[in-house]
Amino acid sequence: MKGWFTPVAVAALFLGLLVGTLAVGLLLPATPLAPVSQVQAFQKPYPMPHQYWAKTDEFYVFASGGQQGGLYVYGVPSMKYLSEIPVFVPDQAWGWTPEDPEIRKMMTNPWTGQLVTRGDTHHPALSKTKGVYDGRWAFINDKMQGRVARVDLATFRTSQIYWVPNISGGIHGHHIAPDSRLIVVNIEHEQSPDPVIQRHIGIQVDPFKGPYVAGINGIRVADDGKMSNAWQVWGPWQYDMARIGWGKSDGWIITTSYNTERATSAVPMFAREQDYLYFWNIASIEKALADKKVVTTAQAPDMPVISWKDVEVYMTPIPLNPHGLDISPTGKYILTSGKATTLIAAVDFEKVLQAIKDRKFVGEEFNIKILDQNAVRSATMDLGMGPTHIEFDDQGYAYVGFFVDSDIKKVPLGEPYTQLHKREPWKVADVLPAHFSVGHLVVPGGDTAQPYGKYVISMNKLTKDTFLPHGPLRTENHELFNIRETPAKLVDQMALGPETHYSQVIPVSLITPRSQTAYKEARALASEKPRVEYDYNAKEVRVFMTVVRSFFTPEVFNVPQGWKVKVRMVSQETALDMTHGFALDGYNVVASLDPGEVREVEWTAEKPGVNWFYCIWFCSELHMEMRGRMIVVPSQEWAPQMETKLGS
Ligand code: RUQ
Ligand code: CUA
Ligand code: CA
Repeated sequence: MKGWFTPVAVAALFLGLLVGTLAVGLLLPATPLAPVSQVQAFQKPYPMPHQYWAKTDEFYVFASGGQQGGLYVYGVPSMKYLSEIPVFVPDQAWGWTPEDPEIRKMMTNPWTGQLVTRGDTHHPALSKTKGVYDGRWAFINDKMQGRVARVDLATFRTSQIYWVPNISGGIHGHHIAPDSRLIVVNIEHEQSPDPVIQRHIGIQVDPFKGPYVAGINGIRVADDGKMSNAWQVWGPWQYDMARIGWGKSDGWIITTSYNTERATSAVPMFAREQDYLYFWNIASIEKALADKKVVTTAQAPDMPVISWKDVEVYMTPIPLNPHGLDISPTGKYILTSGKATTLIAAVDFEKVLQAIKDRKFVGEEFNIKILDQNAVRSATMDLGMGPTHIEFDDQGYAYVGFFVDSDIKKVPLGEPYTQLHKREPWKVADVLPAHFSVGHLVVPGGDTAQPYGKYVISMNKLTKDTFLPHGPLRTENHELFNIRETPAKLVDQMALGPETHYSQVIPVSLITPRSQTAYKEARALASEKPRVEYDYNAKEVRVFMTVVRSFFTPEVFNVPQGWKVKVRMVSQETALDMTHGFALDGYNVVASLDPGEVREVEWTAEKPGVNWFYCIWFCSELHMEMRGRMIVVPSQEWAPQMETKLGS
């Protein structure tokens, strides 16, 4: 055995490997090498210099995760995935678990007390000042449960979940005012609401057959970002997309409805020739509030419910089953696409105001005046199959995504943008081919008063065979196009998990200066000593624990069986990227503790004997050793002298 490792044997072994390699090299046909020019096109610095992408990336993308329940974050143009921000759905990888009472409280239905761990995020809305992004918060809606959350962009953490009252879920359109003081969410799925609401709006709903009712929900946003009830306007129709106007359309909320048929199944929802675009005057809603034309329900005594008949609202016909609804940077043009058609309507808001003044109405429905479409439209474009969403750049162009055609069409807008692009408006200027089936698309700052332009990202709903096979459930694809060139050039693409709806793209300069590397919470608790307290009345053990490489202190504590255990952990770390975790074997309990963070976890001590807890992040070479014990003593054997005491 010993003789094996003689120098001769080692030399022979190496020689054997070398010869083997050479032989393989000689026998196998040489892989054809890519031409040098092509290789260079993909050559990135290697090894990667420190902060390489931090220096080259221009934008952050905040993409809704759809059924992933939160947000994805990546950089542009690198298309490098950075992070996920868990919001409505627990995500232990990114440290978001309802074992923490603070998180559990956010996820708990305030009316039923049920812990809700499912969600479906659609439309991120970055906070704005004077119509442009300011980098303070990202708001995001949950279609499934009817909620809106605020994410703090200094920490990329969810700090509030607001629950829309009086509904069972199904909210879709979500948009923020140019000064971030108001958020509007649409009730997409019609409801059979509290009888108080039905009486107030004068529509009796048959819960079995419908037709049902819906409306829009206003949320006030305070200086610190805190959301609270503003008002709810109920009426006969559901609403899909929402925009709060700015510039030329300042003071108005604009929505679409794809189900003006008030149907309850898919085919009848296409029955009409056109659906409607709605204009809601915000001042008239505030006036209805001031005039106390409101009711409240037992569920939400602080949410004033208004009837649509008591506010100033107009509508105009638009192409059937609209989906996209977007406003050009000056607030003038409202573009809306009919999913069931090939048409995009460009409505001019200045013409809308004029038509209201001149009373150019062609009728009314449910007391809402219908504005003559010929009086308010600038163009009706016939551009392709399955138009979805629309975005704008800084050069006077609109970009329309097509689900069926699998492309994006670039079209020049009318006045005043003709001075910018000097083209005939409303005629296709470029076609960007996508793989496959465009849902939303986004231009940096594309829903603001001053888009940054430069790129468009196509968020494709289907990828088919774009990437390596990975089973029947396929990932999604984000494709980055450079729109400074015509034809636009595909720069890169990126597989990103299911399923983005909208994204918003913001310059790094608005995010990085505010970005925290550690929390400040732990500082306030620096003088507190680790200890264990026993509360015999509440049958509760409270552990005050410090966490730092590679120790939990206390690293062992005793607990009577059946007692509640509450652990508050304080991270004493200040170093960048030094997150620790806490997982308790066999208890379904996990927490993550970023530098300087304070976290709580709770459970009931069920299993007698030794119960190990350990750190889940590979934090140092003593990471595996970073663990401790909870000793659970059967309650009849427990004696007060078993209490864990820590030396001072
Ligand atoms: S949606 S992919 Cu905005 Cu919810 Cu259209
Ligand atoms: Cu701390 Cu691993
Ligand atoms: Ca319809």
